[in-house]
Amino acid sequence: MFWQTTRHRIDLARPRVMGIVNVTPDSFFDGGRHLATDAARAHCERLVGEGADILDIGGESTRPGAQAPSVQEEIDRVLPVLEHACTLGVAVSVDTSRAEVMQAALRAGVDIVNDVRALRWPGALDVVAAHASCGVCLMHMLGDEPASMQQAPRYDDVVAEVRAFLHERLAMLERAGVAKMRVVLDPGIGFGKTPEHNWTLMQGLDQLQALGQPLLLGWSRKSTLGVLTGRAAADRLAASLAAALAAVQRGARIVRVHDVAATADALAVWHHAGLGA
Ligand code: HH2
Repeated sequence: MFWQTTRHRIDLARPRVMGIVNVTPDSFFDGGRHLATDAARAHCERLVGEGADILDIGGESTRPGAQAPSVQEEIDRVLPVLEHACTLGVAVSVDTSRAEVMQAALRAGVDIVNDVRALRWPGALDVVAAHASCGVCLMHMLGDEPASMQQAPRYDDVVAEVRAFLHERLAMLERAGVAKMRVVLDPGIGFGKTPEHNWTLMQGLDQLQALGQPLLLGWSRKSTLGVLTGRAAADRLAASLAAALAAVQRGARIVRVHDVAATADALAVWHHAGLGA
């Protein structure tokens, strides 16, 4: 199984680590740490040294209550970081929902568009469809606004509903001419879901795998792990590692994480223990 992206055909025979670079003042875990361009560029280099296969660079926090930057502000935050990341030899992804930001990033040579709104915002689908080969990650979110997504999220059958949503978005992309080999799917841990919904999705991951696309999961430091362990985001490393391994064990091919070195180590042990590829 491969993920076709702009410059890299990523072999998913072994699970891949996507390292998070938030160029934001207000991300829930690392907000403000890499807001300055130099700090963000240095963080990209660090994560590549630690074994990241993909760098995921975002300029807007999706934390409920975070301030949305203007389009120009978002471009100004991410573009110089993306340009540098593209020189580091790994695949580079832009984490955005805005067509203008996607366009600017793809012009800079970025490999992947990672959209927590699954290309539902105006123009986003057209930008991806107009590109010859960029990869795309379609994520499920209940509604399309982080500000309201956690207000009593309700599902009759969370796995079936997330699956139907991802299936519909995948079909939409196919109709727009985007080859399936360019697309990975993500159930969106923590996006309009209670802890129970998130665990049910983990346990039902095989039903999402049945859609036939590689799966990406992002558990890193999220609040469901805090609810389980009683720990603050700063103390959720062990829980995040266990969640990443569990996700891979259940079929995820890409894990989106803050802690690249620790995750790469954990995956190496998992691999040498004969679990998976
Ligand atoms: N989670 C976050 C952001 N982008 N993209 C995908 N595909 N999957 C995820 O689970 C996902 C994502 C939220 O995490 P983070 O970027 O660390 O926080 P913030 O949105 O506050 O910047």
